[in-house]
Amino acid sequence: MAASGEIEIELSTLNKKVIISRPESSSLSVGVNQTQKCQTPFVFQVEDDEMEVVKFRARIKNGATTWEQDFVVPITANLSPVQEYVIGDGGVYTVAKGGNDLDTVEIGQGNADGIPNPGEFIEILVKDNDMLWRTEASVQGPYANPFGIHLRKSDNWGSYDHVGGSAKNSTIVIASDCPDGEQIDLSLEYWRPDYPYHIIGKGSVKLEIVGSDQTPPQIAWVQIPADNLLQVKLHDGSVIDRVQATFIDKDKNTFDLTLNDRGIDGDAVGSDNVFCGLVPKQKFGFYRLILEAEDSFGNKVKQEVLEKFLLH
Ligand SMILES: [Ca+2]
Ligand SMILES: [Ca+2]
Ligand SMILES: [Ca+2]
Repeated sequence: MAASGEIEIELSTLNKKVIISRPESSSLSVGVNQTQKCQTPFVFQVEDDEMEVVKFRARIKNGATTWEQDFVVPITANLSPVQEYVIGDGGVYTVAKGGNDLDTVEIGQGNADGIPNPGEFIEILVKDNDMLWRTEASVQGPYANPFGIHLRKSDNWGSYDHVGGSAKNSTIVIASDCPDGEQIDLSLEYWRPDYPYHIIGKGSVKLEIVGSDQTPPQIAWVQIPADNLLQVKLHDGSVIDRVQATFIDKDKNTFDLTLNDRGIDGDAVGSDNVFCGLVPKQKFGFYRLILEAEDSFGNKVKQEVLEKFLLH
């Protein structure tokens, strides 16, 4: 395939609250699998503080060919910095829950020093009215949530508002290759009660990341869906190097199995952090399972899975 030649692009949107003051641009020739910046920026203004996303249509002209492509751009209003907050990186905190309740739980995974380090799983807790509130975070850039990780939980407010709304809270994984001193900008949202409604608090936080990855992989889920196929989903800020399973039968006999994420031996998709292995034929019965996983920095986790698994 040859390079494209010059490309002309014109942006439009049906959104009346978005004004595109510079809708036209062009790019130099683009080669196969190449990325090319436009020669001049597109400029638009959003006249609605609440807007979270804008849908655009690009009309693209390349020689005699013209086509249209729709895409969306997430919008973050200029938020004021959060005055007081805590970084949950493995410590235990008492946080607001369910609208009018409290919960004392471990938040995040890491060394629990309250400083964001590469490889940690962190959650920002905003201090407001003398309480800590879990937050939903938006973040962009290469050093947050690598490998397409998206960790978000719901805090159901049903017993408070009787409507069944749920606040969301996000865990952010710091990429293990995040350089020392790198800054990561977060936009935060959290719910506070105002019976029978809720108030949405918003703000921004700038994190400075220091240190190196000392956090082992986290096990997201484990299943044996059929025919002795063990599947384990893990998360880590780096590549996970090794995952091993140890099965234990009721007579305490054990055997090991090495799992892979290379798209072979029962692993359907390579490099998706679902590690799989086919367990050879066993005596029919329930087995305990201990998993061991190691990231590319040598951080290891070894833990027993709570449930037992049927093998045959
Ligand atoms: Ca830390
Ligand atoms: Ca790690
Ligand atoms: Ca896989």
